[in-house]
Amino acid sequence: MRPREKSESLFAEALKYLPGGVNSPVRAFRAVGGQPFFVHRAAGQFVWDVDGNQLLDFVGTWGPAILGHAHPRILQAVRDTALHGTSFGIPNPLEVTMARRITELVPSVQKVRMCNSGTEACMSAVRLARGFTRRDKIIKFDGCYHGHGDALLVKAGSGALTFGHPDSAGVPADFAKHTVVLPFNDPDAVKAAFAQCPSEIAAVILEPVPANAGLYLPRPGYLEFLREITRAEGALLIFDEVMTGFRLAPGGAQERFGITPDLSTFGKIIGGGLPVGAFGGRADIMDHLAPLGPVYQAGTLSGNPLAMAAGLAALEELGANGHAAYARLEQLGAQLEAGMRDAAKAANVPVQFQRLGSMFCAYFTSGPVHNLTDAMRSDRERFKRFFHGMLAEGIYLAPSQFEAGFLSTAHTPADLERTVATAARVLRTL
Ligand code: HOZ
Repeated sequence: MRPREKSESLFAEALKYLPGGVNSPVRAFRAVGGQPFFVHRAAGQFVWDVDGNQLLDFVGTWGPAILGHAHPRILQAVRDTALHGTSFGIPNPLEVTMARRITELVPSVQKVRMCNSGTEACMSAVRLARGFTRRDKIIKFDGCYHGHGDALLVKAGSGALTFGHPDSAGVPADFAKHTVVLPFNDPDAVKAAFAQCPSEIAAVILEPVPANAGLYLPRPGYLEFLREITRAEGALLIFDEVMTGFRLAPGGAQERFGITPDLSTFGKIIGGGLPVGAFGGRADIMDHLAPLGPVYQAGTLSGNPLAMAAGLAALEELGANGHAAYARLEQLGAQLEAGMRDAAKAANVPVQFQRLGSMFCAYFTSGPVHNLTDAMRSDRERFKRFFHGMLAEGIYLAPSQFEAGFLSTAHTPADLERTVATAARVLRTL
């Protein structure tokens, strides 16, 4: 690796003008120590920093790059579309195509509203659920992160958890008091909350596969239980599929687990790497949105033609050859999982390597991880050393224990062999 002199000097400059030198906290590397590198370009499974180092990338811009970076089909779509203008603020045909495509891929979604980020999607879905049910309270789960809307920034994961602010300053207690936070994978806690607040809970929102506190899976039957209890109690079930949507299957986690939520939120992949968000679900609920209904939600850049074109190109590519991309991602994931488990065993380091499809996480703990309490038992000092050991060998993992890793179709079996061999060496030094 070449010394990161240009990155260091850019970061020094960035610190003068950007809080913490970044535009999103996890990028600052504070959870792992050291300084972030600055990216000059990215292509396929690699990013190159401004000092000329090539890194094998398992962050994939936090999920959107499921086809790898700078995919030719996406670049072409953006170029072609940009020639006609970059934003209109009035309907364009690509929005309609995108909405139809989402409803085809995710049958629980009958109507969609496009927006500009996952945060916006989740914030708006919660408002819609409240407006539709005429109830105020929502249930969310420890460690789930649904962006940084006030009502949802309570016991939140991702950067909020990483930096010790799961309950952010600046959120008035009055705003957060309608948010009931429960442990994940605990049906009794949900039953008790409904019993305590009968007819008050508008919605249960969750990441069906929580991926903002590392990665843990719903226990068998848990999602089915949430579907049943919300239906019985007259509350809506909201799946936050910002990360899992179009990744775990063409129809996301809900397809993989066979659950039909009332509302879903999306982002990342459907923007092809451009800023995007979306929420959708049952038509009778969605029709409560303005201009049809009383729940207000809007956005100057919503349905932006460049984001729509990039996202549609990504979805077309993922759908090519009967969605063969998902079989490839599953194979790559299985290879990585088997290799990492063997490497940890050989190094005699307690690691819980958790994976579903093309998402993964390594916790440095001997106990199983089913919820945030389990995840917090991971040895974060070990994680830091592991992260830097891998980075020094040109392998870029998410710079926090509480983030998931992502595979793309651009990764190859040889990349994963190299990753596992490197991990085997690094693990022996921890
Ligand atoms: N866990 C975040 C995405 N769901 C990481 C991205 C960010 O906060 O910048």
